[in-house]
Amino acid sequence: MSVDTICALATAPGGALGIIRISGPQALEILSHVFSKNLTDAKPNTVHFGHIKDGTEVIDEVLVSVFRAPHSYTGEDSAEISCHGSRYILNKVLELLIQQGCRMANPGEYTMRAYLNGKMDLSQAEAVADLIAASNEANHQMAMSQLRGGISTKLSQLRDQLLKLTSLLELELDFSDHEDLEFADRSELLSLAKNINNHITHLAESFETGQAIKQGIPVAIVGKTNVGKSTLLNALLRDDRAIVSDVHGTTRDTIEDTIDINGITFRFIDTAGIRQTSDQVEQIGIERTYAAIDKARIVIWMVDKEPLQEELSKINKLSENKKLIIVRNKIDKTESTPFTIVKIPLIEISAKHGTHLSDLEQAIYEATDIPTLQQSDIIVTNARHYDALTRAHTHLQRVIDGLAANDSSLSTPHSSLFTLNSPLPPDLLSEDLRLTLDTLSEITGGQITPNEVLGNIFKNFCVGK
Ligand SMILES: Nc1nc2c(ncn2[C@@H]2O[C@H](COP(=O)(O)OP(=O)(O)OP(=O)(O)O)[C@@H](O)[C@H]2O)c(=O)[nH]1
Ligand SMILES: [Mg+2]
Repeated sequence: MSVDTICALATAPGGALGIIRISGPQALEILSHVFSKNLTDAKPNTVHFGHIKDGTEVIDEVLVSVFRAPHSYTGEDSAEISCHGSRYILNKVLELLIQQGCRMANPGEYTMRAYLNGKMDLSQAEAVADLIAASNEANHQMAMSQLRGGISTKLSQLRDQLLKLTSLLELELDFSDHEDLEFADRSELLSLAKNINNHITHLAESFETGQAIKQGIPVAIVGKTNVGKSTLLNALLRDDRAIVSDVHGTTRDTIEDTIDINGITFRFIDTAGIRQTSDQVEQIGIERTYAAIDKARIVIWMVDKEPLQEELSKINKLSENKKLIIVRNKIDKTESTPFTIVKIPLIEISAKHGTHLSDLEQAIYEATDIPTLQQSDIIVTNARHYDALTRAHTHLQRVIDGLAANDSSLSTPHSSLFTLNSPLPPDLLSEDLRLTLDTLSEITGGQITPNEVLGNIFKNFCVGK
């Protein structure tokens, strides 16, 4: 249990108002030394008008909100002082609080205290940082779902099922000599374990989507040289990001930037045009183009004239397992005529003039296999959670393999699950089950979390949160 009383500015500097937070056992006593009223007996959830003073000098007229343990964000006695936002006032108020015995809070210390005081679990604490950083609707929805305990609830259901599995297994162990006792059907045990593992796999698999939403869905813009790829990147970004010229092979390296379409972030990657070249540097650029296609979820293949069968085969081969959008550019050119061979749907645009750009944006948005997120959707966005889920999966898979092996070694329906010549000792299965449970608990912090892990989680927070 922490004993320091901490203070920090909770709002970004530069606004009309600034909020200073104080939390800890001495919060109201310390504040009373610099405030015009005594707040030590103030009722919870009350707001007090008064002034902050340095001796007899008035520093500011403020509103103080009082929260009482355990019904506060941190679970401790705490207060928020709404001051005017001048840098002088805010620094002065912090200085006075520190003189009276507060210490400056570390990054994320309020949220860490909330976690340590049982106000939220670790995954919810991490969601607080994501919520503050969320710059679009999809990221906001994911953070909100996690903050409201989405993943915690799911994990606690899995935990209940794992505990059930453990007790059934242990029953088998304890009574393995009593052949006349009825035990849980072995295939039921196996299917229970498999079912839990499917849920774990499902959660772990959502990480790829979570990452895509958080960092932007990668979209590679590829095609031959000079078709207008860089012009398209600039048009989508509404910015002169990449060099455009009528020289073939202008873009040598990949260029990336993000934009939001309908609340989802896309990361566009402009690439070097694909052609045969003896230029060493350009060749390296073209290899990077292939690497970009490999990493992309969506490939925009751009042409400015009807592609030959050979190019079409190449397009299809390279964009296997990707969403492919074929774009015909430069439709403003008077000589452009309708394509005859290509029967695949085309989006026809002029990147230079911005013609039909919104059709392309809509096609890109529709190509995402990401459903519109609800706050109830559980998507893993955090690498720490993903790591724990993958390890839990490995442990549980060993249990499943062990159960399956033991199952096939049995002949009579009522004999024990574990026979003498059983391929895996039963206590190893119990151990793996325990490891599965412990590993899943790491996500919500149910197990005792080492200080080093906690430090790593909270160091990325801003001060004041
Ligand atoms: N008329 C017309 N010209 C375009 C259009 N889009 C691009 N261009 C021109 O085509 C030329 C090549 O454009 P870039 O965007 O540099 O083409 P790129 O595909 O990035 O070329 P590399 O980087 O060399 O592979 C430039 O002169 C552009 O102005 C368009 O929609 N209409
Ligand atoms: Mg280019």
